[in-house]
Amino acid sequence: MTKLTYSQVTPKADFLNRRQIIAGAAGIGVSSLLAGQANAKTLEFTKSDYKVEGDITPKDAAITYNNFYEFGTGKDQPARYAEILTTDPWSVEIGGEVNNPGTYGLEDILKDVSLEERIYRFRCVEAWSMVVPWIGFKLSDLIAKADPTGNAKYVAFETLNRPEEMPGIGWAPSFPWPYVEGLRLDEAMHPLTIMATGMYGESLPNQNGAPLRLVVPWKYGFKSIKSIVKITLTEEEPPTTWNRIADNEYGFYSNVNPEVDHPRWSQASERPVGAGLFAGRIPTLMFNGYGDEVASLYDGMDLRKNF
Ligand SMILES: Nc1nc2c(c(=O)[nH]1)N[C@H]1C(S)=C(S)[C@@H](COP(=O)(O)O)O[C@H]1N2
Ligand SMILES: [Mo]
Repeated sequence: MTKLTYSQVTPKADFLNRRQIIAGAAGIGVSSLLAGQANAKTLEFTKSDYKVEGDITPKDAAITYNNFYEFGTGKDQPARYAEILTTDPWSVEIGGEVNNPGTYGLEDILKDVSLEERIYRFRCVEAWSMVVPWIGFKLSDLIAKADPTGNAKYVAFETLNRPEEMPGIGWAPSFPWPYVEGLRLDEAMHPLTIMATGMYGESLPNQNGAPLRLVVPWKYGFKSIKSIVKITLTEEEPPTTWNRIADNEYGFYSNVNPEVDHPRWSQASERPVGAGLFAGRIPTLMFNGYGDEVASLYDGMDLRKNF
């Protein structure tokens, strides 16, 4: 039996109206069951061989337990506040050390790539984890289109900075907005690294980084920057938001590593979000379980410093 989402059985306008009435009358925000569903679009994609053992995180958990500080620092806040974000039209400025710089509409980017489902483990540096069926395309396809010059060694990413639609920006004025992240070029070109446009068979809910976010499954979740508007190829290692805030806690590489504890907590195990009341912690895997694919990227590097 196929489960229909609320938005599939209820016309959008009707749905929105009803929500406003509910919100207005009861003085509450978005109910967690409905969060992020108003703009959901079914996507066309192919299945892939990327799967993991174990259960996929229930969708309700993955779309209501978020980190997206542009909409507040509470886990439940992005689902409550991100719906006002305008994600259409959307464009991405691609520049720096590339032969084809330019500002590309999201539709143009999507025209030339094929979407596939990737079921990945996702491990936050805070020691919780999920298993998410992302839908996206290889970042390498986009970078190849931009055609890096011989000087390009890193890729820098930037999130939208639109305080009118992102109340968390105003609530945390000392946070170094916009959120920025970066990868080494070979990490960015790795086949596991994707740009996601959807999850659970539909377009991304805003709170999960609509309309376009990075997913790097062997690194801590904060590397997977959301709602990207700018990609710059650089010669030097670019700054990253969490490293700027606390460089003794969050490094540039931040590969998942159960043997290197965070200065304030162990990274040896993790709590699967949404797995139920009696589910226990599970061991964290080196490179989040993707070591066979990615360990060689770090040959000769001291992984103990590579937090
Ligand atoms: N722009 C932006 N991207 C971000 C964050 C953020 O606060 N702002 N949080 C990061 C962190 S800490 C994690 S764990 C993941 C959470 O992704 P999810 O909410 O889709 O699970 O997004 C990452 N990307
Ligand atoms: Mo995170």
